Amino acid sequence: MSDTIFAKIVRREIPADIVYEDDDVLAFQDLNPQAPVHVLFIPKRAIATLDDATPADAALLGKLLLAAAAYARNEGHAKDGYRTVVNCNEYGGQTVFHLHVHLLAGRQMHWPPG
Ligand code: D5M
Repeated sequence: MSDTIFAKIVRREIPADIVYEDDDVLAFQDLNPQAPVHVLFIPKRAIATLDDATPADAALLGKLLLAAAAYARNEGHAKDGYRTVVNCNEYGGQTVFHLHVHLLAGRQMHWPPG
């Protein structure tokens, strides 16, 4: 279950356009971008879905969000704004079962999402 395509990216077994990395977090360009900026922030230690996260993962989840916010700020998207999304399971539209935060920026977002 944890050996998804994202785990392979963490292990550098398949290529990705990596834009940020620290001890716990990896971020790379989404292969199928839905906005001018679409970056995925993942924990290096795989958690399948948000539903699988536990209180022990609280700091890691916080690091993911803060890494996304810092990236958006550093790239100049904080003022106009951006969206972060975590899809969970089928109805949430999750397709890769290694928890990830989507960062979408560079265009007007709409609500409700599809
Ligand atoms: O989002 C999964 C996202 O992962 C989706 O936007 C496509 C993206 N994706 C899938 N494979 C790759 C690779 N190899 N590199 C970069 N991005 C990828 P979800 O929330 O699970 O629907």
